[in-house]
Amino acid sequence: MRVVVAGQGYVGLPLAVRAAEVGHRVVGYDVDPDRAGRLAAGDSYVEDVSSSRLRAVLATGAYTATADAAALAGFEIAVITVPTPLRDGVPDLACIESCARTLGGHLRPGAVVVLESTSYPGTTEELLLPVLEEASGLKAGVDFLAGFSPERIAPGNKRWSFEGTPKLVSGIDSASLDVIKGFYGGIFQTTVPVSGTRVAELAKLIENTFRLVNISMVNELATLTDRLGVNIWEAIDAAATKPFGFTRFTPGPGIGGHCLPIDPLFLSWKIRQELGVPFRFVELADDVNRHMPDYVVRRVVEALDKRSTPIVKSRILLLGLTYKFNATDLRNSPSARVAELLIGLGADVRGADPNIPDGADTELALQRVDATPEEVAAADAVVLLMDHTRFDLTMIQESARYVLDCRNRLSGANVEVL
Ligand code: SAJ
Repeated sequence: MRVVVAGQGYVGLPLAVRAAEVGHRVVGYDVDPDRAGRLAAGDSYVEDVSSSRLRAVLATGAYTATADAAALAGFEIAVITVPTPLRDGVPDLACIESCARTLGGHLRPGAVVVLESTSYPGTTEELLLPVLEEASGLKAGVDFLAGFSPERIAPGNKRWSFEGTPKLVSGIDSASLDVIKGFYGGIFQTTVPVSGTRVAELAKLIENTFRLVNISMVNELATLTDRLGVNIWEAIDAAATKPFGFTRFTPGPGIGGHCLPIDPLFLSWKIRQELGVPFRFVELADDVNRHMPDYVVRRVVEALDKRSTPIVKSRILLLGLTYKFNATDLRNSPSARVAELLIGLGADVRGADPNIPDGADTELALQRVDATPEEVAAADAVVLLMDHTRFDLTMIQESARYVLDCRNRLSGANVEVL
């Protein structure tokens, strides 16, 4: 089929390349000409798509990348994989809207449009369809088909492949569902049809709300068990020996990334909008997680106090600036807030993260250094935020005067665990 994947980021590019590999003719459309240019030149910026795979589908002509909307003409199925950020806690669906308007200009009778971008229940039918109808003059369910299929990309996940991860599929009607199920059935090993787009939209948000709430629970517990003198890390490992009814989550300095701090708040926002009542679990979880950097800083200040070292002008080394273990992504990383709070208290804050290329603009108001024995030894306090594989944990443990270990990887008289 002639396929368009609109939005060539960490969600859209893997889908576009895989669709091309299974025989579709795919246009990878992105409004950013620099991105489109890099892809057209065979240069992948997405972790899960190698440049060699990209070049292979470019070479056969099965995939082309473009920022020119004219290339959308004649599509049989278009998949929307554009960002859906929050702006001051409010869902920003402008990318979906503008993308739908562009696609609408090329929408022909019999074509299909699928939304993959994460959003609140109702987005497909309350926002996407009206924009497509207005831009095309066509009628949804009569002239064209539509549906929602949430993305389940887990960057770098070695256990679950892109095509091996079950794919939820939904349609605005049974004809839409049939076509959409058939399309994804040719790409994914398992498709899971659900009764409607709102169910699929909600399922996605439940997936990430489940994680958010459980991570925030162990985070809040960590701030309490420390004062109870009970090792929460050992207790969690003990609980994890239960072979059923338990999923292991561990405390941390807060949560980051493009999913957990964002997706569940789409749900709490929609519930407040529609019902005027809070979705308390999400609002509480978000509050707990947002205050974890404050707790980390409190622990550092208390440790320095015990060593008669004032926080002002103290030298602090943050290790692991990206948002999660071995990630290269800084989006919403708690390290930014930890650094901001410490700098606000007058500390001299440095940060080291071997996963961030030298010279990358981290937007972090701290001095970037390497995690050398000298830097570690010179710090009044070291904070291990992310225990990246590329850190020499033994050296850190042996060289540091004091370490607050947010990942329970170190031990010693100079080490405290979150
Ligand atoms: N985190 C903890 N404790 C935990 C697990 C995570 O503090 O036990 C923190 C991480 O450090 C990070 C944040 O939570 O800051 C989010 O971590 P995550 O493991 O949820 O990773 P993400 O944000 O990359 O989540 C994505 C999600 N994928 C999609 O939405 C399609 C999530 O549903 C996946 O479960 C996750 O990847 C994954 O498992 O890789």
